[in-house]
Amino acid sequence: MKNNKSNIFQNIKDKIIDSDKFVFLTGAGISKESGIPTFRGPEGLWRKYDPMRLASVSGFYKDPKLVWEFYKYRQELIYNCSPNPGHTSIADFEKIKESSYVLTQNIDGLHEKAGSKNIIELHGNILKVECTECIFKDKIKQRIEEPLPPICNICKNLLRPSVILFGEPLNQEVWEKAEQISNNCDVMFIVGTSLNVGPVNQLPLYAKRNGAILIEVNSEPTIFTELMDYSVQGSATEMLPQLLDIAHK
Ligand code: BV8
Ligand code: ZN
Repeated sequence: MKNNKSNIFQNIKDKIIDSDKFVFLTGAGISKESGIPTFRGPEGLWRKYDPMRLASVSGFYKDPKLVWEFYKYRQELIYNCSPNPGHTSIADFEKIKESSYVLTQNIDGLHEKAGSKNIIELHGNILKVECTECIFKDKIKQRIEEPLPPICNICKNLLRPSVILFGEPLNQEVWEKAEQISNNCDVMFIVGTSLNVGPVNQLPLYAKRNGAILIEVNSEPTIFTELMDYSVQGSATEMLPQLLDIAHK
């Protein structure tokens, strides 16, 4: 992995000019400067809360009211957040390089708000709910009404946030599409993710195995930094616009 800052930008810009198929694999770090806490940083959510109690399937069915209180708190926070230049630079880039894709672990909907079109929400979307039993699905307007946990109006069973909890598989169709896109890209940007969580953390390996260049943009090194062709250390909000503006030249 090359990370001598001086010519790293130039090499990456040359790569961007020469390539067509881009993937942006994003995590909580890209939304941090929009006011949404990450999971594993010093002030990360998992420092304060136990993910297995609050973001796992077993935790949900053990105490759905507690899990809904956690998600309601996050829904209300996320509902008022806006995209930052990290999100908007990716959306603007997609207008030029039209076969770009966003594969996001984030459930905050900020890539869509920023104007990206080709988005795969690998872990779902916190502003959507679904019934645990029937086919009912809905978007959350402003906030989930009390009392918690919300009950389905159709079949009177529990409603749940439309997110992938720990211990449950990703949606099959979503996962297969994400694999196919990762296997066929020329460049994969890995932005603001610790790559701690599987199976999403396998996608950079798929891309690399099929000859893609891996470019990490992260505020600190990760467990996968050594695998990257380039590692740009810094905030996505600052680095992405500088890296991606080349497409508009
Ligand atoms: C599955 C949705 C198989 C909810 C999430 C024990 C029990 C149960 C499961 C497991 C287990 N052990 C292992 C597992 C598998 C588990 C897993 O990987 N666990 C890990 C923790 C070991 N995976 C699963 O359970 C997955 N399912 O395996 O199913 C299966 C198959 C068949 C049948 C049954 C089961 C499901 C995983 C999805 C879980 N849902 N979220 C919610 O969000 O509330 S995961 C959660 O982590 C978030 O969604 C988040 O997206 C994801 C990854 O986190 P990151 O985005 O990377 O965030 P993080 O804070 O870690 O890192 C941020 C990075 O940004 C840092 O590096 C930081 O330095 C950097 N940064 C900060 N600021 C900036 C920045 N970078 C740039 N700019 C900045 N400004
Ligand atoms: Zn129902």
